Amino acid sequence: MLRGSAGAWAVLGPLLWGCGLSLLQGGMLYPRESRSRERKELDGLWSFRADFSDNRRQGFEQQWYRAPLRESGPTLDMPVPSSFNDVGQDGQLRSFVGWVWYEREITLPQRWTEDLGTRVVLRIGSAHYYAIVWVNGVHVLEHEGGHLPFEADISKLVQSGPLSSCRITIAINNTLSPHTLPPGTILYKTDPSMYPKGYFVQNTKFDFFNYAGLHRSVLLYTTPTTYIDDITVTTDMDQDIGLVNYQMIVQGSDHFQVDVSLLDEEGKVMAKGAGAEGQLQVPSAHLWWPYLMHEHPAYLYSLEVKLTAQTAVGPVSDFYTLPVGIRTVAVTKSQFLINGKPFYFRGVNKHEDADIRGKGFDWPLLVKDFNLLRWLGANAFRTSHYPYAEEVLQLCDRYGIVVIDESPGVGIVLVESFSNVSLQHHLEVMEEMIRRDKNHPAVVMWSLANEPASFLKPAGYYFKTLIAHTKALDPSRPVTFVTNTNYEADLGAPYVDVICVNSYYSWYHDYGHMEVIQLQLATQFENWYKAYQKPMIQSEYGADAIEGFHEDPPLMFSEEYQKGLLQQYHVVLDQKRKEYVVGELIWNFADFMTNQSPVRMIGNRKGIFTRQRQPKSAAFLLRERYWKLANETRIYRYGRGQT
Ligand code: GCB
Repeated sequence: MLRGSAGAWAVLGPLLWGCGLSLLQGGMLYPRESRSRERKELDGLWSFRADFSDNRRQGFEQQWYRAPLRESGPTLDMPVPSSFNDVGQDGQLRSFVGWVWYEREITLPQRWTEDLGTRVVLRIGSAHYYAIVWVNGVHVLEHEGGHLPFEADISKLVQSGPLSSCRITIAINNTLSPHTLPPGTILYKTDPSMYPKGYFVQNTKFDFFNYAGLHRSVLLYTTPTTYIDDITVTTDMDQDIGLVNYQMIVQGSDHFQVDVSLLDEEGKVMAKGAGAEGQLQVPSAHLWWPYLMHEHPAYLYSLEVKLTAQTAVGPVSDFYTLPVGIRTVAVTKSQFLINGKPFYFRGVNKHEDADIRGKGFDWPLLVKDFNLLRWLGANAFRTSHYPYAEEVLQLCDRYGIVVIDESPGVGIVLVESFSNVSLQHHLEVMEEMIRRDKNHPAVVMWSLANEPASFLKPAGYYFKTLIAHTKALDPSRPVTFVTNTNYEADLGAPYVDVICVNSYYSWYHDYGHMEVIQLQLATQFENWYKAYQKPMIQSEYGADAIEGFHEDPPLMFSEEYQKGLLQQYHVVLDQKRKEYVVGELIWNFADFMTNQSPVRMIGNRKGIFTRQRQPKSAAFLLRERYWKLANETRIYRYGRGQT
């Protein structure tokens, strides 16, 4: 959500949030280079300072953005992208709550600063949680929400004088309130016999560490001043004809022409069109299939868009190429259909999480994770519990890994977090998320939340409104949220298309009693199905295991226990997938960092891989299972990836 002025924020203070009206406008196309567009990544070392002052407002009081940061005090080197928490040796910085300041000085290409026909845009992939941005000391924008991109046209600032350098300052606050997503609370501890004056802690109701900082790339890119602002593509099939519906938004001129061509993987033009919206028809279309479901999964066409406009300074052209997968998604009472064929989600839940970099985007880690997913034979994951980097979804498109795209609606358990203020923000987050992710064929369903207190009275209205809004924004995809509420008490479930249920039998209760899992799990499925007759996904199940801990007969936290528990679930899943269960997602792909607690041994250990991505015994079990399931459902013998 884009916001008003920095002044307002400095006054409101570091630890409390208000909520404004949505200012969402314009597109959020991924910045790609083209004949008319350049990009300059600002990854690397930035100057950094955490504001440890008592009220955390010294940076605003002293206007640290007015001059280079080094002039107002000491700075640290901070890598971007990365969380700031784990790169240093300072325990206070690791758990810091409040404002941190990032700064980078850059040199701009001469053409960018002199050619008034060039539009220069500053784009921030994600800044967790609230960000204020200045360029050369001038406030340019604010954004709430830690997992989605935001950008500002800074052409006027960089083209206003003989400047070749430009100083970008970003202040980021990681404080969570009952109205943020995810929500949190600040707890002031006032007993003077136990805590120093002003002592506070940040409380959250979600189970992962609240890493913060510039988690994804910051970059500058250019477009002409008349440019393609947004593209929306939806696809359908008519017999074997692929239908590609497109709609463009153009900014900068009312007098323009749009030409589109759809190219196949060999670069052959399959269809052409003209105008800002229309439909392309592709005879004998190659469909986008999930990994291991077809001998040529993840087929991507390229939609080449050319904009030509007449402007006061002469003709202008803008070019943008969007990958397009032609596929359909539908839901029946008991099935999830992709291209009309029953699809079974065999997959994982993930986190953006790794040693040292925290939630910072990292190509080697990403490629390793996709290699592991394909080694497992997995065909899907859920972006638990927030939208992941755009590059993650691009790889899903390319490899055929199906995505349940989840909003940061995790830990919505306080009544206040169901208020209209919270709802308004959640509606805006869905707008931002759909605006960013709508064109990915891999994304087949939106998940609005994880384990909200959906039994609370206001939850009915909250989810009814949120789901209706999401469907209005994107009628082409089913919508869900992930529940752990009792089927009779859940007030949001009536509005979802697929019932996603988390359960931890023989882990959070009946400890050590794996013999009760089958009965409890079968009851869970039967109750829900009887009540709703909608397809179901076991959206989480799992057990902690510390790698190298072995106990036979199995004891909790051993690799044997984790494996044994999964096997019990699989017995029931194998029965119910013949009826209405359409997927199983293990919790979790890899171990990940959490807050410190007596039930967490340096993080959550329910990964089937360690945090360093080494397999535990359970990984081999799942690998065997997923390849077996793949062999049952594949249409042709081999996928393009791993065999
Ligand atoms: C859950 C949550 C997930 C936790 C997991 C656990 O139900 O959705 O965020 O990490 O359980 O391990 O407790």
